[in-house]
Amino acid sequence: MSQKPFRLYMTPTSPFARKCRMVVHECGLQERVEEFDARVRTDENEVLEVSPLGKVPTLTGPNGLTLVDSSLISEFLDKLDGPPKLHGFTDQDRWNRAPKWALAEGLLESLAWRTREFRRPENERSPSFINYEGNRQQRIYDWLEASTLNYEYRDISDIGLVIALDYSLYRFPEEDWRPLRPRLSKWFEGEVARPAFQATLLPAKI
Ligand SMILES: N[C@@H](CCC(=O)N[C@@H](CS)C(=O)NCC(=O)O)C(=O)O
Repeated sequence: MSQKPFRLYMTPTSPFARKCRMVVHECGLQERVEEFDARVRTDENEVLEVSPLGKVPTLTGPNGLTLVDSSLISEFLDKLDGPPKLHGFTDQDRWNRAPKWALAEGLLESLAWRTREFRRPENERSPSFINYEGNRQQRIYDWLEASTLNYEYRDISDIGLVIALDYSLYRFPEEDWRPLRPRLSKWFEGEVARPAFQATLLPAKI
């Protein structure tokens, strides 16, 4: 039984959970947050004991705390101790970064939906849905390549973005976005080298 006050329900392949796991590492909270590998989408799903949604990430903690949704949990963890490292900016700065944040979130959702579609039996899949989401992803990669990604400091949108880009390579390796986007690739390489990314690598595929 873990003595850590917070429990983060996750799965090793969930990119949404990975966002929170990276925040744990970026903020040095490893001794306070237990990672719990939940059996989502099964009758044994442990998340259902604390939330009817049954999704990861879910965070539980003292005084009956139960938080659902990766963005909310990330902000909560970042603000747990002292000044936030990944959310503590002026409103103006936040609005300036909003497009990147929105694209990181949208890309992650699109990749997750498309991945799920491929898990259906072949005769239940929608080729037009798969194609539509694939086009959305290509548009986002192009926009990111053309945009300025270098800000004075990092924030939660950088974490969301590196996770989404990595998840794309993990699930759709045949659609590698890197060869046509050298600027984005260079930014990605810098983020991948960070300890929080390396501590939460996606497992080898079986
Ligand atoms: N918007 C949510 C998405 C979370 C989500 O879709 N999690 C997936 C895993 S990547 C899940 O738990 N799926 C299980 C299910 O749908 O029952 C967030 O940001 O936390």
